Amino acid sequence: MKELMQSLREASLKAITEAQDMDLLETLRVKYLGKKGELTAILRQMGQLSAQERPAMGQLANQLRSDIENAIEARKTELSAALLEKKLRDEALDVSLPGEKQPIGHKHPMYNVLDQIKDIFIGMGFEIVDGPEVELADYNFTKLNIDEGHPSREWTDTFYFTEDSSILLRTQTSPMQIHAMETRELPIRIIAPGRVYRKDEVDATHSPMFHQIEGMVIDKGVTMSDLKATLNLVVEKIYGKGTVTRFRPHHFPFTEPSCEMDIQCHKCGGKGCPTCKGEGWIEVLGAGMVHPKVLAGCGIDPDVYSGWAFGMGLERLAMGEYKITDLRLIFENDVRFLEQF
Ligand code: 2NM
Repeated sequence: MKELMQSLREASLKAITEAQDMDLLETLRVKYLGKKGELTAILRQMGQLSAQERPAMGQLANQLRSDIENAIEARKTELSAALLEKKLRDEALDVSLPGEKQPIGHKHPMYNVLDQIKDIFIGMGFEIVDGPEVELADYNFTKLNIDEGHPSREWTDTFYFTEDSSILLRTQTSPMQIHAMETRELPIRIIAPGRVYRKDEVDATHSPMFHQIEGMVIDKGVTMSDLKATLNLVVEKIYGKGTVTRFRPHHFPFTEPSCEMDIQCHKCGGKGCPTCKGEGWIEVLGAGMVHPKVLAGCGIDPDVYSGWAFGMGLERLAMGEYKITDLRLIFENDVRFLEQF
């Protein structure tokens, strides 16, 4: 038995000292000291010993157990020290290496245009309002005098959330103007920019999500000439002093009268060129005097107050300003495209 223990001592201590990882150490611990381990097997044979021999053998066995345990602990300490050293070596940071340049982005070209317009209106005393993109059909259509049968209410044109067509993704920014009329003190001077959604197929001039900016003034004695004067001023700030505009009659359900505003082509001066597609004029926005029904629906007395409003698409404006020929480029966010602005 003594010999058995001696050979176990030699074999185990050798294996432990040579073990190269923690998993193997654990396997060895089980192999030697576990319930079904080699030392346990030896101890099972103690019963065959005489009463005199037993204490000495017991002592030897205990000594062997603690020697193996100590050897395992010592090897563990060695291995973890080596592991730490390797980790430190592998993760060492060479501070003398040149850094990696992180490209810094910049404002999207469309937001340059938006910020320019915001600045102009803020300078004229307007406030910027924000509102939800998920709206009630009431605010997107009904309160804007868009009747039940209007084609823009079709499921093929508008993204609805509910079977009863009561909740939708706003198709224009006008619902923010309705909220403003319902909640703000008069007079009101606001612009309302934001995303709008329509079920359009993607092509060079269409996207199911695009941006609009609308503006509105409500006060006593506001007339169409205020609309024209203000928009003329805005256009001069964007396209330069002396920019010629024209207002053509149009129809919107929410304004009466309604108009569209064109600017004389700032590239060719009206002679006709690629920028204005030979027309001499470029369509910029829709506008009009807020319909009395819309005012009344928001609790504003149309006999006392009047107002004008306008709306325009931001993508188209940015495309005109930066000579972008495909709307998709604005949304793809390809850095090679964006870097040019
Ligand atoms: C447009 C054109 C004309 C408009 C009207 C209103 C409101 F809420 F006051 F009735 N908001 N926006 C409006 C008027 C929008 O977009 C082409």
